[in-house]
Amino acid sequence: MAIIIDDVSHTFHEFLLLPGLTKKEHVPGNVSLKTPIQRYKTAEGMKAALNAPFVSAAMQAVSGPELAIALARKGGIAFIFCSQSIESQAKMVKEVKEHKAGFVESDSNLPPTATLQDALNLRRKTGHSTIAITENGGRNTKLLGILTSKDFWEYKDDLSQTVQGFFTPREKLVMAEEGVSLQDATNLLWKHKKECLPIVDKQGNLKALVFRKDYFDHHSYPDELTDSRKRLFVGAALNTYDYMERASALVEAGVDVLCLDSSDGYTEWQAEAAKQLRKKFGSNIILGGGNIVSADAFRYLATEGEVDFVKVGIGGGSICITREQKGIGRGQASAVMDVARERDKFAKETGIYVPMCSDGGLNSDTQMIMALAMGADFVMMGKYFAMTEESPTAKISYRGRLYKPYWGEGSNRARNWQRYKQSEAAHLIFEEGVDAYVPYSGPLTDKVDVSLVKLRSTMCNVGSLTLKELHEKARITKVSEMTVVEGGTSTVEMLDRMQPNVD
Ligand code: MZP
Repeated sequence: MAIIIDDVSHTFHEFLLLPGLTKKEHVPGNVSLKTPIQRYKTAEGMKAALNAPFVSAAMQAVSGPELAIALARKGGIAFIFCSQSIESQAKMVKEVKEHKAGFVESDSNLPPTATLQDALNLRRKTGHSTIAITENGGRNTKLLGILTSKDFWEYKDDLSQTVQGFFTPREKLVMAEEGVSLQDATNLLWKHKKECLPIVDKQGNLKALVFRKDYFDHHSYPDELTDSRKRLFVGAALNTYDYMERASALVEAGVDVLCLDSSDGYTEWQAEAAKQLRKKFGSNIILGGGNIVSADAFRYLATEGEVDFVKVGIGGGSICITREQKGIGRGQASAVMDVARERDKFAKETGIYVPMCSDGGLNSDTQMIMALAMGADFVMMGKYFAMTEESPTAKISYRGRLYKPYWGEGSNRARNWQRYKQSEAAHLIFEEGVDAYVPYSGPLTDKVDVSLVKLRSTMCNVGSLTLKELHEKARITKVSEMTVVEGGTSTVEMLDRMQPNVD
């Protein structure tokens, strides 16, 4: 007979944190959100770590280069999806690694024969008011000058005129040569009171632009996660089919963290792939595995696969229908608590700490906080990031509201990749994810800021200044349905929900 586990699967909704003693030092400014992403000897302390416990899901609708750059600047990391060709995934990783904070490749370029109307159209398309005038209107060709929105008046000037005579010619520009440091470039901007500094090579070809506003920007990202060469951190997902070839291309492109990405990672394929990758790359790579939902699976991947971290969660994702389709999975809170217990036991026995990530189904800041309090070292989110400006999809407008498309990696839209490869016979294939829309929520940085402020504040309520302390000090209680009702607003009228008086 099957083993029936005498336990009900729980979700984060069913729990609340009790406040602990908040001492005077427990203020948000003293909280550190640094958290491990690589296994380490407890006697030696953390090795590679994130500065914020947030990572983005390896999904087509979530983790592209733009989102990866935005998230690394907030201290987290994105996992570039593997449901694409090896070349295209490696190119995305490279794009993040080559992103030099402060040095921007010009995306608004025109030839001198373009009209003011062309300039206006380009400005509307890109939203950028600085246009590089280059010999042939291309990106890396000879720079002739710079046209900004201050150089002509949209409603006064004849827009059929060419930009010639309006843009500032290169002789009058302050420029710097390729290879200049960001600090020197910024000093030049400051000294000459300029907004934009073109960077050119010895032949005068345009290479990049440095903007004054980015200097202020850079200062507003104190938690930026960078490697030893000050390049932004980026992760990428692997499957258990072409993992060796894919990992080689990703490592070559400069990836910092790899993760074997499977809806069920408690498999010999995953342990085998992890072993082979370790044999080839040694300790030069940080390698995660998953997804799992039980203590035995944790021990298997930690010992057989020797992975650096494990990802926990099956069937809880907002777009996931695996539980309905196949009847496997576990309530996310139960899975996180079970694995956290085993991770701590494993650390006591072996002296090795293997970090754990709670992946999927986090629908609010309180659920993220609960996942971390229950023992997750960091959380992975798909929907949360798919909603932001930086996710790779285009916004659509529906009935006066903005939305972004969001689809599962097991949906038909993404499915022709190995992760959910079930059968070669097309008629036998079933979907494990849906194709949906999520409301647009604006820039990633604002959203993450709000979530982190709440996390820091709750940590202070619990009396903890680090996530490790949160794990140790959190006291968590189960709640009844009525307690959940009591926790919402009650016996008051919300103006936006009141019915108008109809006589
Ligand atoms: P969420 O943050 O949107 O709730 O969930 C994101 C997570 O759902 C991903 O990190 C991944 O583990 C999982 N996922 C992605 N695609 C599917 C699917 O199509 C899925 N079933 O379950």
